[in-house]
Amino acid sequence: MGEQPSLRASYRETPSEYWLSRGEDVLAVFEFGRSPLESADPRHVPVALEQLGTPAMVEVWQCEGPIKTGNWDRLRFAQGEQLTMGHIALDLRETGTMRESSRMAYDILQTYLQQSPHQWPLKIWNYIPGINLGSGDDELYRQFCLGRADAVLIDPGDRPPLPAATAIGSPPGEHALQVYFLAAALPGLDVENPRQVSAWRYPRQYGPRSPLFSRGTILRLNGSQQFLISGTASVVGHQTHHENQVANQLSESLRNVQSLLEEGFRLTGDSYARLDDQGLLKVYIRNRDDLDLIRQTLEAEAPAQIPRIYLEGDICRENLLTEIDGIVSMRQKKS
Ligand code: 3EB
Repeated sequence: MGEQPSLRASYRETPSEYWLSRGEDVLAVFEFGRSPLESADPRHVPVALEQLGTPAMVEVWQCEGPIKTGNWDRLRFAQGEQLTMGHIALDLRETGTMRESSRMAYDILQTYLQQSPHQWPLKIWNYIPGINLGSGDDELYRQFCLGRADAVLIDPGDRPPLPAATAIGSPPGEHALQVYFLAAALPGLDVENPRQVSAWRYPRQYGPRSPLFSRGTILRLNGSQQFLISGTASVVGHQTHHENQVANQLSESLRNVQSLLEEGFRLTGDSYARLDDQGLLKVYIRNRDDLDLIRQTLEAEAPAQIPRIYLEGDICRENLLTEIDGIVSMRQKKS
């Protein structure tokens, strides 16, 4: 046990062209501040969110090759020995309403996965232009959730495996709804957070259809385990805490992640994860003026040097100012 992680995810200063020219083990290269409609290669995933702070980084996913790439309907994919990355960018000017577009993205994603050797999505990232536009049930995030629930062929009451997820707002002028994922041949181990109501059980006040995701999943492959952490905000129970207080929201988000990782240890019985150098962390920030305060708060509360980047993005509730997600390796705990 304790082998190399199956997915090696890192932030790098070397530009995307370098990684894309290295065929053997590169599954994906995420480039920030670029329209998803401008993907140059199936492994190239431009993300509309701007990176805040310097130096400019790309996110690189590496795994065991050979890596096969292709297109399937409007989805582009890269398939390694044991893991697949796929991404979809739908031009909202062509695909209709947010609900219709979300449904279409998830229909494509599911029909792709059904015929793939790696059928199980472990984590799905959703970047939604103008996520908070519209009021009440017309809000684009709620409409996105409706479309996702229209497409997803499961009854959360049955407690099927659900992927972890992140849903963040991209700039309102961006035309693409973007969905990308990591999938494997077996489902991940779902982890819910004891401090939070499961998202699929959120009460009606948050929208007509609940978001469908687990708080985290554990990927188990080749004797190593990795924790895929969903977008985690200052939500306790189902309520937003620390309205208008970005530093306190970040602290609460970190407590939520800590509690999630402890629950992962409880479920596996022998493996634990922490925010250390064996992982990476994304910090989403609604207002770029909060960058310095967020950075100081994170440095004070997560002193281990976890590689991190800061991205400008809106959070799915108007009163949330920041959110974090990440991928961390689990270690065997000696008893
Ligand atoms: C929350 O706790 C914050 O709709 O896929 C986090 C992660 C959030 C994923 C999603 C939403 C989603 O409810 C929002």
